[in-house]
Amino acid sequence: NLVEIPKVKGYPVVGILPHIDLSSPLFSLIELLQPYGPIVQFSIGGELNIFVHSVELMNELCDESRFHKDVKQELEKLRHIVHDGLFTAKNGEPNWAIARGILTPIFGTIKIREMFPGMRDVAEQLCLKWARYGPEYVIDVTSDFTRLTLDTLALCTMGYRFNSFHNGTVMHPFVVSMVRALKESTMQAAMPGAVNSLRKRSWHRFEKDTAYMRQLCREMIQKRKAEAEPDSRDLLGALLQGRDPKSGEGLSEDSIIDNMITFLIAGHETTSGLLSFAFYYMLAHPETMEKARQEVDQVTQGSPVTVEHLSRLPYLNAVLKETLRLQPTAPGFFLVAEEDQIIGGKYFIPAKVPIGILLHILHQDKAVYGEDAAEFKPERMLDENFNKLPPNSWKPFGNGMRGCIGRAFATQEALLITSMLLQNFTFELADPTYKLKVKETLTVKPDDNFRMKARLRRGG
Ligand code: MNH
Repeated sequence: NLVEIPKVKGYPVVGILPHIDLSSPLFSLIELLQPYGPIVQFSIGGELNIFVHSVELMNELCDESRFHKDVKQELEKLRHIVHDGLFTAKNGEPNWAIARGILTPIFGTIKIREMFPGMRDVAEQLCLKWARYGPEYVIDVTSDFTRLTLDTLALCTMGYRFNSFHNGTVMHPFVVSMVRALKESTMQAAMPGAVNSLRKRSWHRFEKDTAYMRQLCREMIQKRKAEAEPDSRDLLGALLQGRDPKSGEGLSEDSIIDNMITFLIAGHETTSGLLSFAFYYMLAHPETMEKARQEVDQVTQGSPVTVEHLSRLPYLNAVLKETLRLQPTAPGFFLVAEEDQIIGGKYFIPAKVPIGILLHILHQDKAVYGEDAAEFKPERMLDENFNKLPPNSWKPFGNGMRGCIGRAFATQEALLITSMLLQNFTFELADPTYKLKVKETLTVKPDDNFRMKARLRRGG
């Protein structure tokens, strides 16, 4: 009584590739697959893929005794830069368990509180910039939030200052190389292998960018080692000195560099996108922005935001969660089974076939979120409602042991900057007719036309 998985018709060899718009591969895939319902299969470049988009089937996929993370697409290409670093390690690669063992203690909710002063430092730089530029200045929202999240990550986890708010529009050379290398990875993932191997100049530049990033990390390591009393409590200190509590093993210098670059990549774009979308939704729903602002005012009473305040902002927290439901900034992931599986009692999943999950579709499952699933309603994410959601219906941070290690870091950073901004400024769209358009890189963000203005609340 097996049922055949609905199939998207494609072409010989290339499969559904011609249906994919290479300038917007994610959203053209979402549009293509959504009408097929909870499960769908297709071939692309000669490989079979299955995609699953109902919470009911997700419950089985999230069972880690049956399925585990698969490193596909962009992640596979990222391995050219960061090899078996934490994010891109394949299931069973030994460096994953060593690094996760060493780093898990650093990224717990309690330890993250120690990073609050560093987070505040960078957040103040952003507030100062917007205050100084004044109420008529047109803010490039995603680009300033990217400066914020990248500088925060580097300062709080490696003690390194990119000073992205102090060099006008010129970005630190590491950032230039990283952005270019990430773009190249996305290109490589979107194109067939034969075309890829022809792009010699792009490959050459990619290799130079990678070498430069590794060199800068090597210098950071040497600097840290040369310090009289090297800090051992941040990410870099843990990578250098930590031993996996289970195996007692440490990491080689090359693996340390893989993980430094991994965190610089994985630890900033997603949070930057979250902040940008959160402001987009608050501007589109002024009553939400007002409610969040009143909560911040009431909790802080006009004094500077502290780490204690952050746990007393349930509505703002719900705004961020609802933002990640509608715009999961890491838009999907892949799972795979080692042995044949049957899910939903009727769909046959062959061993080794990658199973994709597009979170934009999963997060709008009407069986869970109702007929208004597509609407922005932060109330549904207030703790009393959030805790009643069925398991595996909200997965922006991935699943199980391969889920995001930076969730507490991202949450603290996002709550801090949004509360500081609401406390100090009022906002308006620079172009009141702006309609959300999403830009895809490794992650998703509002496009470059999303601009706003910020007016100081006191004194102006
Ligand atoms: Mn993060 C894994 C989403 C912030 C570092 N992250 C993942 C995965 C998702 C994800 C989804 C799982 C991907 C997969 O299964 O292939 N991460 C996010 C989102 C935010 C985020 C939506 C912000 C919002 N992530 C951060 C921050 C850091 C970070 C901040 C660093 C401080 N994330 C990681 C690392 C992994 C990861 C490292 C890989 C973990 C592992 O495989 O063990």
